[in-house]
Amino acid sequence: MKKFRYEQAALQNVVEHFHIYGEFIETHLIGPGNINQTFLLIMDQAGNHVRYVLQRINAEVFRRPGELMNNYVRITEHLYRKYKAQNALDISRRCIQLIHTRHDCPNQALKAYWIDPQGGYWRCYPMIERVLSLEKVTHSKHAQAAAAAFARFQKDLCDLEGGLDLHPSIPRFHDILLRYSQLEEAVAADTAQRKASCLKEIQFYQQRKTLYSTIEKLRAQGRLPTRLCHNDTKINNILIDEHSGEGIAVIDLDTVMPGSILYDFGDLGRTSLSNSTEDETDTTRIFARMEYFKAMIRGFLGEWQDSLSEIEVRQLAFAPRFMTLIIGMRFLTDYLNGDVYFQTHSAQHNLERTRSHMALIDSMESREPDMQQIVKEVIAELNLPYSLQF
Ligand code: ADP
Ligand code: GN1
Ligand code: MG
Repeated sequence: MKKFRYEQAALQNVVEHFHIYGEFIETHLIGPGNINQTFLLIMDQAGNHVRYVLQRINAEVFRRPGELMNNYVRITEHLYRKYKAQNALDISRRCIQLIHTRHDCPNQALKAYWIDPQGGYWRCYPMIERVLSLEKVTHSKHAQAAAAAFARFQKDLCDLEGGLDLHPSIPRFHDILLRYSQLEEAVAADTAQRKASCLKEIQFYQQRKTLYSTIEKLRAQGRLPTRLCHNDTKINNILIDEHSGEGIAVIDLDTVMPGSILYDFGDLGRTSLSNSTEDETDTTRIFARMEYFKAMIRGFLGEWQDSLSEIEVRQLAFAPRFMTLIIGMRFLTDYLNGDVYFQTHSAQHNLERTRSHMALIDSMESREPDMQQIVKEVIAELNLPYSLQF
């Protein structure tokens, strides 16, 4: 993926278009995101160093950034109003608060971002302090807190007016059949001439072809409820309060759009059940941790209680594998296409990520009965009315 290089002066110029007071001190690139370019910005405000996040939206991935920012405004304002009505004292820690630009502009959404002369889209918001943004979960209590926080986020968005009409920032984002056809196209085109180096990996996804329609079929038949979801619930997109261990703020709202809660639960599972980061190169070490799965189910169902449908609950045990299959095949597709989508740190990076996902899928496959059993146990523990038949 194309990365832009910015000198401090150029970034200072970007900052000057936002409604922030104080003196510009410096910016640093923040590492972990795979899509946008994210900078930590430090301002001197009456002698205090105050930190912000300054982000350049990836317009190759998000083709209509203006509409995406309309979504952002609607979502963050909805959450703000909700927390205010609940009398929450820490609203500024609970949701992103977009900083408006300095220019007056009749369109509300236009105030929430700035377009540079080269056409780059920028947004800015306060850094949420004293939080953990994890690449790997090392305590099951964090998996539980994260699952509860994403469930709360989904519930908080249920009454966003016209929510199901939000702009689809990436249409058919988690349509696994589409993702598989994109993989097949990449294999056929072999643009980067890498096919010969990943035949085993291609075969891995081909062998599992019959699995892919499971959730997609339920969705297409209308049996899976469509709800407003986050759609990118990897563990580093939930900020965990350093002190309380609570999942305090859900960030990275670019992909909030209608979907299934299974996507969110599943993607959190992909990054929380694994004992390794998604870049782990020693695949013999990678496995899915059942105690973390139990913690996630406790957090998630503990929030949703009896408000989910039977079908949703029945698929919770499969959802992490489903999302690991999708993201793994997207990494492989990107490797075959020559690394045009995800940010990579080496020529092998996407292939390494593909392999780590394969190892995790293998482990999840072997633990399928245990995962189903765990869902049953937690349902009984929480005294929920679901009558699970796998
Ligand atoms: P990307 O779309 O590239 O993943 P994110 O919005 O997730 O970009 O930001 C990248 C990383 O920056 C996050 O994973 C998190 O570690 C950090 N980050 C982003 N926003 C905040 C914030 N408001 N407070 C603290 N950390 C943040
Ligand atoms: C990207 O933006 P980030 O790093 O939170 C990607 C997700 C993948 C993830 C894999 C818009 O998430 O779909 O699951 O990388 N986001 C987009 O780490 O494609
Ligand atoms: Mg992110």
